[in-house]
Amino acid sequence: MMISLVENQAVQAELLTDKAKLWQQVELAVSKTPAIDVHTHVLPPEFKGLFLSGIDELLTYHYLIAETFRSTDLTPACFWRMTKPERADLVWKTLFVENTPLSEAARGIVSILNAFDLDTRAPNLDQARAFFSSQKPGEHLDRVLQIACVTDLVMTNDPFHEQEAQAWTAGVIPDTRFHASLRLDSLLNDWPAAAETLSQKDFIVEQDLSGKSHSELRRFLDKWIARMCPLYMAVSLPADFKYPDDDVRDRLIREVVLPSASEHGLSLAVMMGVRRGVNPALRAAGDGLGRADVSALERMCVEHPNVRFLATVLSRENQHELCVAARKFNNLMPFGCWWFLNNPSIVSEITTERLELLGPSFVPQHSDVRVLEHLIYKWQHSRVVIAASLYETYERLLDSGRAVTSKEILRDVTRMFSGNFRDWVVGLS
Ligand code: FIX
Ligand code: ZN
Repeated sequence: MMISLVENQAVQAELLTDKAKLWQQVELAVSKTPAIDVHTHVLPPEFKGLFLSGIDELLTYHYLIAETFRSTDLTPACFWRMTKPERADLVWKTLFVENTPLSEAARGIVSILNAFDLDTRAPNLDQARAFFSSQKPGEHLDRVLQIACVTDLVMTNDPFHEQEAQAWTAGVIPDTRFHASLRLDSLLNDWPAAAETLSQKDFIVEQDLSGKSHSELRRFLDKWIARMCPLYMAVSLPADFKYPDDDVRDRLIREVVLPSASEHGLSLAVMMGVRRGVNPALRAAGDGLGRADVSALERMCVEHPNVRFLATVLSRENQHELCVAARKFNNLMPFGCWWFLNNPSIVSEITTERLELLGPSFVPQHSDVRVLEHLIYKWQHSRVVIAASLYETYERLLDSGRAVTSKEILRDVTRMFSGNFRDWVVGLS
């Protein structure tokens, strides 16, 4: 039986030697403590045409598209010729009507519909479409953040994304709960095209980084840092990423990005281990993963002790290495169970391992949401698993001879859900 936080005041200092009470307090703290969602792809309603919400966006999420192709003979080419509502209808029919929604991403949709008392066994999307289209964006946004118990979230902002860049240039003022991050994938992972684009925007850069390239690139970053006020800069790196390396990306990181991060006091978020376009026919659903070289990250940390790194790795096989690397470098903050890892069995494994090796000094989860309502299931599902991992850890501590108080539990959970990140970045009051 859940008790309210107010009633809980009385027991805050009590040593929790009763395991049922201990579980109750852990569950209460994890389910009720607001989180900062440190990495998402959702933009607020102020970004006209880029804010994604509603059942058609939810069902055409690339996670579900990948799963749909495992249960349909339709070709990707046919699928992409369909309209978005037609694609959503097909995904619903294939994964939720003709099959049982067993996967994590499919169960996520069920959790979202359930949160709004919508029929999770509906034969079609009529009821869901009527519901979502009747929502007022502002009120709906407040409600979703309240249900997910998320106070702030960090967007992914790509200055090379034309439509988004135009919004920033036009002076868009995002909802104050949405914070920017300056995404550098285009610059670091596709330099030739980026250099071309920059030249067209009057930045005098050379493919070989000669001439004024460095100062022009710094000017480019300075401009977007001033415009977006990002909490951090971020890049996803392929599984075969090496550091040091003798390529232009190495020079861009070393000679432009890290000096800029240091000058602006910005952290750099490194997301390692993605293999883009493994199956290009599936578009965003076609990316895969590979084991990354975590020692590349270690070398960045040792060479740049004054830069703070946020890091997440996509391969399950890299998780232990990341924990151990973080034990060596206090300018390295592991965060989240990224993408293909964001499944209960793996979140449990990663969270328990991190608690064992790092105590409360990590950011347990991020949602990576693309559609607003994703926040509901990503955080609901993760909190259940994180609570169980945390309870096991406290239970072992109790069996070893030290009970905790609910005040300590609240302190630990608050640190993991917001404190660690708040201390890691500038500009988040
Ligand atoms: O690189 C990233 O930020 C990834 O999260 C995305 O590219 C990916 O498509 C995604 O949405 C994962 O959840
Ligand atoms: Zn992402």
